[in-house]
Amino acid sequence: MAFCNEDGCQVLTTGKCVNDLVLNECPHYKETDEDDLDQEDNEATDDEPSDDSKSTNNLFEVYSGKALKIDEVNRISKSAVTRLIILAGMPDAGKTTLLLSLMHLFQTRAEFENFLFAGSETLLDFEEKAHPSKAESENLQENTGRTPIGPPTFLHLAVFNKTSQKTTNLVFTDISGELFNALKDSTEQCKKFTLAERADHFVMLFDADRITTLKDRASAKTSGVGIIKSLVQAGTLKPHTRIQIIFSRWDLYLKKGKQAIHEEFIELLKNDLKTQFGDTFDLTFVDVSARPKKGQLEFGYGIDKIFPDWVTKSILDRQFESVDTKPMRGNRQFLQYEFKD
Ligand SMILES: Nc1nc2c(ncn2[C@@H]2O[C@H](COP(=O)(O)OP(=O)(O)OP(=O)(O)O)[C@@H](O)[C@H]2O)c(=O)[nH]1
Ligand SMILES: [Mg+2]
Repeated sequence: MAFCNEDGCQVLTTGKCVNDLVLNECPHYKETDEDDLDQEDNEATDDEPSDDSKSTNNLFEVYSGKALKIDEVNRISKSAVTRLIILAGMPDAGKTTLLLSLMHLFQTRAEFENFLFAGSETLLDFEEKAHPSKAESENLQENTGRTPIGPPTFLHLAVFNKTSQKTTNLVFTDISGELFNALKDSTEQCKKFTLAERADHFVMLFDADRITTLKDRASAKTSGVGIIKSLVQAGTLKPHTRIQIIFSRWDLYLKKGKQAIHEEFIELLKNDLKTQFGDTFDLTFVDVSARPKKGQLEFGYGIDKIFPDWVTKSILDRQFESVDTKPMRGNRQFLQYEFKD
C-alpha cells in the first residue's frame, strides 16, 4: 500500500510528486505494506532519530522559530528542493540586514518578483533580529545587531514560484563577519569551511561605504577578494557555485562626493574579480541598499535583481559542466558540508 504524508500532494491519484522528486527519493512517500510500516516505526536509522517528535500522519511538527543549526537544515534539504545561499563579507558589510529586508519585502507585499511567501521555520529569529530596527524598539537609529561569533546558523524562507508553480526552500547562512575575517588569511581555515562546497550561491558583500573611503578602500578590496581567493585555493569554493558580488549599503556611497574617483576604483575592482574568477565562475555584480537611510533609494534597493536567481538557479544546473562535482548529483544532505573546528 502506498501513502504520502506531504501536505497537498496528489501523488496517489496523479502519480506526480508535489515537490517534483523521484518517488523513491521522496521522504514523504512510502510504498510498503502495513507490517513494514509497524516495523519502521520501531526502527531507528542513522539519519532519523526515532523520537516522538518525528512527523507522522497525525502529528504536526512544531518549530522553535529560532535560527537553524546544520542538522536542522539537513532535515529541510532532505524533504524538499532546497537552495543554500552563503552570505559572506567582513563585519558590518550588511549581510544580516539583507536577509531581514528580504523577509520584510515578503511580509509587506502580496508578492515579490512573481514569488509568494510559502513559509519560514525561522520567523522568530527574523523578528528578533529585526526588532532593533523597528519603531517599537525606540532606538533612534535603525540598526541591526552584530551576528555573534560561533558556528554558522541558518535562516529559512520558502517561496512559491508563480511561473513554474513550484515551491523552493531557501536556506541562508547568518555568519559573523569575524569568521570571514579569519578565512581571508588562511587557506587552512578555508579548507574547513566545507559548507561552501554545497552552496548554490556564494554572495560576497563589499561595503560600498568602505570601498569609497580613501583610507579604507584598499583594505576593503583586499579583504573581499582575499576571502574568495582563499576559498578557491582551498578547493571549498568550486565552479558549480555561482558567485554574486554585492556592493552593499549603496545609499552611503551615493551620498559621497568625488563619485568619478570612486567609480573608477569600483571598475578596477570588478575587472580584477573578472580576471581572477570570471573564466571559471558564473560571476555577477549588483548594487544593493537593503535598508537605505531616507533619501533617493527605495527600501530593499537591488534585491529584486538578485533574488530570482537565488530561487531558480541551482548547483544541479551545472553538474554536467564539471567532472569532479558528479558525486553531488542528487545529494541533498548538507550535514557532511559543515564548518569543521
Ligand atoms: N545606510 C545603510 N545602512 C545599512 C544598510 N544595510 C545595513 N546597514 C547598517 O549597517 C550595519 C551593519 O549591518 P549588518 O547587517 O549587521 O552587517 P553584518 O554584515 O551582518 O555584520 P556582522 O554580523 O558583524 O558580520 C547595521 O547598523 C545596519 O543597520 C543599508 O543599505 N544602508
Ligand atoms: Mg550579521
